[in-house]
Amino acid sequence: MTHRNIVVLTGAGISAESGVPTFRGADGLWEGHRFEDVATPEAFARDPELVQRFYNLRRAALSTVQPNAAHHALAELAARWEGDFLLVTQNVDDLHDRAHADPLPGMGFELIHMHGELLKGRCTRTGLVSDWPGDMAAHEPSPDHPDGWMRPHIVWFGEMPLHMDRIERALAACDLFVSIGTSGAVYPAAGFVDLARRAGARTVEINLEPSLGAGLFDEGLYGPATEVVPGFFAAL
Ligand code: BJW
Repeated sequence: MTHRNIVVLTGAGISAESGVPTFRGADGLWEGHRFEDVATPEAFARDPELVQRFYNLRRAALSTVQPNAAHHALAELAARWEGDFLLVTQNVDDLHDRAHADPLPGMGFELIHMHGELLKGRCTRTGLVSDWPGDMAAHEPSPDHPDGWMRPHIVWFGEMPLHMDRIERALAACDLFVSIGTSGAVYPAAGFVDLARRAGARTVEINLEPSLGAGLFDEGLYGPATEVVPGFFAAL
């Protein structure tokens, strides 16, 4: 089967073998809170110290992990693919960014972090996004506005994911959609397979086990991402 326009969606499972915990696995609770109760604008308003600590710990942990074979396989595909290739990640880690920067610098590669990025912060007043590699205080003054505070550049429950127009356009024009390492529990990402199917695309899920939406995909390939992803894309 030949393909021209590819959209790949990744979730926490692609970074699991790098040592980044997933959300809904056995250890998917954080300090006794359901994840859904921490990652909301209401939680941030109620207890900014708790929420900032959650993201500070995860931000600091990024320096201890590296991209794995699945991240590298996608970066290599992006570099050699002659059709359109859009990589959409729900992950807020920077492992896709680093995999790309590493082996094949300067090649065209469109990557969308639809749920934001851990290494960035956003002014609550102006919305300006800036690099933020270190800790953020509970009431971190914004460098952009005297009355603004900094918050993590993260899309919380109830907030609009980023670059949805671009993602929906790419899904409407793709002929291959591959979903890697996501449970299919969170919308709108869980609905991308429907949009791709409506466009007539071949749809493939790669996961350790069938996800909630497994029945919506034409094919499922089950096993660790570092083993399945490189082989699947090498064969294209
Ligand atoms: C491996 C592996 C290995 C492990 N190899 N695989 C009722 C019905 C429908 C929708 C709603 C509803 N009530 C509310 C909503 C909307 C809500 C939602 O979906 N809620 C659900 C809980 C029901 N969504 C929102 O609020 C979103 N905004 C929104 O909808 O705006 C309105 C809108 C309308 C129309 C169009 C567009 C917008 C915002 C969602 C924001 C999600 N944010 C989070 C946290 C922030 C980021 C962070 O702090 O990191 O994003 S939640 C969390 O879940 C995080 C993730 O990106 C996201 C998805 O998780 P993911 O990646 O799937 O991880 P897991 O842990 O669930 O799964 C890991 C998978 O990997 C598993 O399947 C494993 O098997 C697999 N795996 N090891 C391969 N080695």
